[in-house]
Amino acid sequence: MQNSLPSIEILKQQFGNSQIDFIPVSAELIKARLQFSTHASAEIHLQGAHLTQWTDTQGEDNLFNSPDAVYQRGTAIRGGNPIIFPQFGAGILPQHGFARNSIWRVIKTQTSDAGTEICLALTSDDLSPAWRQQWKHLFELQLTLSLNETLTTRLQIKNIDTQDFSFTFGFHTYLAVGDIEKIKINGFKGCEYMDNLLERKIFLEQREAVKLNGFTDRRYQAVPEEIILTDCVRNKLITLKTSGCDDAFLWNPWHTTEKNFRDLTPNSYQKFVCIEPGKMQKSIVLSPSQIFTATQQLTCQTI
Ligand code: TA6
Repeated sequence: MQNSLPSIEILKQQFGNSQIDFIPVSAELIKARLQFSTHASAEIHLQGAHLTQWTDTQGEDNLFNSPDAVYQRGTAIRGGNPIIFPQFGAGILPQHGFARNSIWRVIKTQTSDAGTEICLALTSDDLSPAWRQQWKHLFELQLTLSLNETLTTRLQIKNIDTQDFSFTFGFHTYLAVGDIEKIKINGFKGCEYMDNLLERKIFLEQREAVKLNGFTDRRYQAVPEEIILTDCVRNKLITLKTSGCDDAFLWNPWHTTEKNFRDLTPNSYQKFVCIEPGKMQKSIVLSPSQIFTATQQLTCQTI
């Protein structure tokens, strides 16, 4: 089956319930809406298994979505949490690979007092012919989104081929901020980082708290499992707790490069920071039948 969109009616019948609904975004896109407790909710698009909205138990949105985001087949949505696979950044494939702009299939949903959950899958058979032509390995991805007082994304990557294949990946998370110049990020002290703005040279992060004051595009390496964003305008503490993620990109285009992105509204750079846990510096090699799992748990506290 190649990347075809299922009908909303069938999705509702098979996977919908009082906590999970399916909503048309355009003639080409569908998203699932998950509810937990009174206020907590999340929205995830079938294209890319792309989380675009997370409202916490206080009823506040914590992910950035560009007002100029493009919602059409094959175009990655600017914002939320794009899943980057099988290539992070530039390389033999187009930037950031195909996972974020392919249609994934809903394979399971469940709701309980513990939370509301949806699982989506993407296999090599689901890819468009163009993508299959560029990346011939046989794989299966499964993404499970679990919403309760926190929001957990679990990504499982399985090699269903007869040969090894290698990949890089990332959770390209756009966190909403009140003012990019009034945040700090703790967790990178003592990590080396490759700076894309300084000829990809390697530096050592000495700061306890990283603050941004300009265009930033760097890959922190051997990062801890916990990274904390403090937002002094929103009075929020957002914790990213990860597993399987050795690295984390830190990116903000600033006004210097924001204009290069037609789906970024002018000055919107002030309203988000991308903290992107994953594995980018070194590829992961998967042997046949081997499964790699990575998770990102987002927790929000008011300070
Ligand atoms: O955040 C890492 C990065 O590769 C940046 O260098 C920038 O290109 C960003 O991703 C956005 O990429 P995209 O393909 O989503 O426009």
